[in-house]
Amino acid sequence: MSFFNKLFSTKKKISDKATADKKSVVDEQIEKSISKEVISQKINVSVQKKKDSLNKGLKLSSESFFSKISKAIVGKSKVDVEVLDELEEILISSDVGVKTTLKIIDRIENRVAKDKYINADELDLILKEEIIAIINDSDKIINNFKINENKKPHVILVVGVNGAGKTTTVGKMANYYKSLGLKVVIGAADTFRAAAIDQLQVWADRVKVDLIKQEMGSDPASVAFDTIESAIKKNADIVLIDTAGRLHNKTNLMNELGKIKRVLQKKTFEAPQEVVLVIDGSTGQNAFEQAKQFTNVTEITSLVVTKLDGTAKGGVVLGISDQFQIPIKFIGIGEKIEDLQIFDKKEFVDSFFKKS
Ligand SMILES: Nc1nc2c(ncn2[C@@H]2O[C@H](COP(=O)(O)OP(=O)(O)O)[C@@H](O)[C@H]2O)c(=O)[nH]1
Ligand SMILES: [Mg+2]
Repeated sequence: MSFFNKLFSTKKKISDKATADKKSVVDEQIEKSISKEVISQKINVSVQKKKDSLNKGLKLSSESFFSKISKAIVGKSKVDVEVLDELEEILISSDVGVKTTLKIIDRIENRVAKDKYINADELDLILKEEIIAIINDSDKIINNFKINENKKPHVILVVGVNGAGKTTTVGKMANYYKSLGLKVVIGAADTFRAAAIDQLQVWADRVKVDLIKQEMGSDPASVAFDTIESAIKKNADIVLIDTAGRLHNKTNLMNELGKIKRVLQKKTFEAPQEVVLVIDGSTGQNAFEQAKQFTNVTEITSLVVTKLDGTAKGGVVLGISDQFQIPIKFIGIGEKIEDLQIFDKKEFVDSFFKKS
């Protein structure tokens, strides 16, 4: 082969290789962008799914709210004192709570005073804006639910009145944390009824996580101790402790929760890192009572509001979020394993104000 032919062939090889390399880089980029698109599509699908189930869960609340608002503004051309009076009644009857309702009315009054020509049809939009503003204003606590990797296990004590949905929420939360790739151990510290332990066993089997239990009637603090001990041995990330919800007597409850906390602290100084209060949203005003009673007895780090499906009292979430300086962590919108959502204020208000 002549020198020029050699040179030509080498050049061709190099350029072929460069083309091939370029192609593989391009292929890789295409592949990457396709997989990015697939991931973002998947995220979009799951965001949409979350929205749909929230809308479905809050359907009764939003429908009832809107039919009341529509009646209040029918035939009105502007927001006057009469409309504001009716709005006040509607918010109170939607379980938003008196304090939060008065705050909202005040803000709308100010807006109406500034802009005299606010159309009655715009009322729902303004209302939504003001409610979001109020919730944001009052939310001084940053919703930081991050788990400290260096302080494992992260112990979550779940409290609340009987029937609020604690056991169900423990099951759903176990599933949530497990889906994040964390190792979860559950403790059955509601030893008051045998059925409570069996119910938790069903959830543990369903989610496929370990349950630590003793016989009915045993000391809840002793179960809590066994649970944290087992979690440490297994190098678990999350411990969820279900408790009994007897609130006959404030002192008893205080003593029982205090004892559980002390026992946990023997094993991990920081435990419990969270005390989550589960409240039944379908009880309306009683949900505020539950929150008040428990915050008087023990320090609550976050709230879960359950049973928002099948009730028109979803407004409690708005009032509770405004009145208690405790972040709402999750909401329960059904009995199934997937019916637990991370609470997002804006999404919630959007869904509450959704006209169907
Ligand atoms: N519809 C609905 N039912 C719920 C929800 N959370 C719990 N429940 C039901 O409420 C009842 C009491 O729940 P449970 O977890 O046993 O309450 P606990 O006594 O606080 O442990 C059960 O029948 C649950 O299925 C929810 O978000 N929506
Ligand atoms: Mg229970």
